[in-house]
Amino acid sequence: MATKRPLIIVTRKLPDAIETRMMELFDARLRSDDAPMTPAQLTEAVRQADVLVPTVTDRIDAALLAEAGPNLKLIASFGTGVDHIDLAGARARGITVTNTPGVLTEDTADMTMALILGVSRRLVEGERLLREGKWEGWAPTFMLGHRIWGKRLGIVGMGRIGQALARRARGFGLSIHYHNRRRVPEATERELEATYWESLDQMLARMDIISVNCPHTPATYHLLSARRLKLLRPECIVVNTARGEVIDEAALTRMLVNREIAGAGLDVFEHEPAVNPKLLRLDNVLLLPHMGSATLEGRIDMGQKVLINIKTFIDGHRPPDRVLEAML
Ligand code: 8YV
Repeated sequence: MATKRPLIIVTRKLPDAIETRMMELFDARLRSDDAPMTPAQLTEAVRQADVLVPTVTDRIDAALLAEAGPNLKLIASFGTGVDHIDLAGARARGITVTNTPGVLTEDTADMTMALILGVSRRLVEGERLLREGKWEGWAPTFMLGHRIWGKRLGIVGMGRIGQALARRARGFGLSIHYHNRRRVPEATERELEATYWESLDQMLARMDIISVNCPHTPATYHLLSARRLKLLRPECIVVNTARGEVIDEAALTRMLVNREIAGAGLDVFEHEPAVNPKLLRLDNVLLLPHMGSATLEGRIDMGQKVLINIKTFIDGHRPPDRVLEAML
């Protein structure tokens, strides 16, 4: 007698190749449109599913987990960050959580570099001006940005993405500085020619560019607080491709409005998809809609990881990308 196949519920539309494979391998319920699930749909999903495949846009909190049916044993998240999932709550219910680390490192580091260049060299301002038909021709003092070669880059969070950024940044002539909970191995520091700052405050006060590349956890919420942002030099720019919650967005916005720092490049926001309207009016900021890992190749790699995590779990093995609170 054929046994019932586990029900996999996917909350968002995934690349075609991944959805096809998902259907071949499992009893998969896919999204017919690309809107996020409503709270009622999400509740229904956790009641029915054996495996839930959420993304960053789904809040898997204690209240939702309290609705989970007895079959829900795996949350195989499509993405690296897990701050949208109550990990302790999942563990208490015997639900395994997996993510998709590693495969979006290079794309996110590319986007971080793009923001550093974009803000320093005023790419979006120039493009906008040209499209608006306001370009009156070259002039020696027109659209002057700032050279990045020779400047100091302070990386907050020297994990995979921080290190991939450091490799790129060295190629652009930046000197590499970092703050991390744990100092990285000496060999890595040597390879990246990176200077470790035990004190985040001291690093912030001395950098030309700050890049946020750490995960959002209870310990990193508002790590760049109003007090710490005040330590930045007026020439400094801040870029963030990690999570909006790591920066006190209201304080950052105030400082940008008052020109207390030179600029910012933000791919993530504290209350996504809402963006502080004051930011929208500033020309010294470059704003992107959470696109750091948005490449077709990256999304397919992420999907492959989700498939492998589900398959190994269903086959009775420990999935390769299991997330434990202690890892954060
Ligand atoms: C993903 C991200 O696109 O993986 C992450 O943590 O922030 C994004 O780049 C998103 O999370 C997918 O769920």
